[in-house]
Amino acid sequence: MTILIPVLGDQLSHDLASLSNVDRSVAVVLMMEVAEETTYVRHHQRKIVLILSAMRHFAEELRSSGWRVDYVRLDDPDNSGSFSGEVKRAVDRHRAASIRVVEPGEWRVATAIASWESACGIPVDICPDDRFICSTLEFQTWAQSRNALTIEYFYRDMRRKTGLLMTADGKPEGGTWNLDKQNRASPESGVTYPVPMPFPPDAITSEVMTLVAERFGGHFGRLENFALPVTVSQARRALAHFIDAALSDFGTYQDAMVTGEDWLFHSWLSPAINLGLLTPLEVATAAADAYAAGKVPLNSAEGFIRQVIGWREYVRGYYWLEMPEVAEANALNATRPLPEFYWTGETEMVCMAEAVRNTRDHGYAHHIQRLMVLGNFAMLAGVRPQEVADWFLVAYVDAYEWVELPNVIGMSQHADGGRLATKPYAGGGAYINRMSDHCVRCGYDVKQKTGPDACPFNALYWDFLARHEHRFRRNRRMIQMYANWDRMTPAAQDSYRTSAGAFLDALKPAASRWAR
Ligand code: FAD
Ligand code: DLZ
Ligand code: SF4
Repeated sequence: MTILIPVLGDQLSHDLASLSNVDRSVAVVLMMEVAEETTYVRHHQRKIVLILSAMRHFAEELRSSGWRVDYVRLDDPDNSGSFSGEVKRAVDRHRAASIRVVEPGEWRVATAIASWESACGIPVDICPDDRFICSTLEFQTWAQSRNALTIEYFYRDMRRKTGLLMTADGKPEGGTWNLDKQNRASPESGVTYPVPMPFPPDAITSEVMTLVAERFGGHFGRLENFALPVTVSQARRALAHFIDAALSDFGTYQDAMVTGEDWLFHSWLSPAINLGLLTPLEVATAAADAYAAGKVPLNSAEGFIRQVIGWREYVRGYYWLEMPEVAEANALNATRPLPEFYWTGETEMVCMAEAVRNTRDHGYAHHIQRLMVLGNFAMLAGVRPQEVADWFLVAYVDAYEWVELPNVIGMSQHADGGRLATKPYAGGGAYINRMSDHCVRCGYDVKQKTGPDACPFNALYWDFLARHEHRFRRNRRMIQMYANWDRMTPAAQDSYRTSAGAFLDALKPAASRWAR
């Protein structure tokens, strides 16, 4: 009576629900490297290395703790190339009587799993993914009880649920829930930034790097200096290092951007959390413990914990609530193709070039680069949201659709019409200038409003507001911006629109070979 337990590439947790309360003597764990997953988009080369290497390490760890593991490698000649094909082959190979699997992170894969019962002719038990703090059902119930999906209220509920940064009498630590206002410092000179703990490739990772270079060498991104954690113990060391070396200043400089500084005080833990090497609760608890021990200030601990138990859980709930329609959402009717410089980094705009460089080299850019540079530009320029989403899914080593899509379609492109965020995250050059040191190095002049030498973000910003006036003018949070627009002379308004048009007309669209 063999039970087959498929463990997917982002389910690398030893206490995974499907591995709990199982008689190991009748269980076979199935892990599958399959072409469908490596190529449904043309993932960043580093992302494929990370996932396959972490999978191979995890399989070894399972074997040494007594599990029978059937591991199908990408270069196995009989590999059918898909999860469904490999599950069917494994059911036959092991004469399995049932399948047990944890719900997947993506709609696409959930649809495939739904077909396994009839395809294999045996029962399939789909376990909830209890690594998340909020189940999909709990989020649905929360969402049904309100008109707007306000993140702040969801976050407070998660604080209450976990007890993190809560006083004994149920109040938020420090008397306030959210210290974001303290977390907007501009970059200062003389600050020394820590670097994430490096984990140079071992034999397993090196072998995967060779495979990826051979098979996926034409994909976006660089492989050199790969140093991400690929095991649970490495991920825990990376977490401890972040808490000791960076968390203290995480809050203050959370929104800052500095040329040549790729991580600042960010944790770079999202790849390990999203793979399952760390749980969100363990990460958030480590931050709360550091605060309790007096090692880090409240604004940093709170800011970090909000991202992990607030935003991360929220976008996952939103994804399962809004799929599949949200994947095609395009509320602002944006139709422009993605510009080629998203792939090449070849642009005079230093902020964009830096964000693309960082992304190409590491599969990383921090939140403000993703939101207020790369995402902001695409939204202002009117790029089709699905092309933007494809780019983000390819470009980041932490990108899985459940987390990438809400952040792109909802948060950064406002393509869901404001379901996730009541106001678009739009900004002109002044915002980027305030939060970075990029503009002093840029050929464009951030102070100039229009014309060929002016920072393109300035004209694009006003052109965006003008284009979408009917939608945003009555938005309470945008009244001030339209008041400023109204105060301009018609000639000044025209000049913004002409400048934006000239800039957009000159953009080279991306070649289609990059994403899919
Ligand atoms: P830190 O700044 O150290 O933050 C700590 C942790 O909080 C992160 O590791 C992550 O687990 C969590 N977190 C923070 N913000 C978010 C958020 N908005 N949504 C979900 N989790 C969050 N994150 C991904 O994990 N995968 C993605 O594909 C992804 N795509 C994004 C696309 C866009 C357009 C935007 C604006 C954000 C995206 N994010 C994504 C969220 C965020 O940018 C990354 O989680 C973060 O940059 C990862 O780096 P870090 O670990 O150094 O984060
Ligand atoms: C992203 C990815 C890649 C590139 N390759 C694999 C793979 O070969 N095998 C696997 O199990 N998972 C892979 N993944 C991650 C999956 O796409 C991810 O587990 C599903 O989309 C569910 O979220
Ligand atoms: Fe970016 Fe404009 Fe600043 Fe150049 S001037 S770095 S384009 S914001």
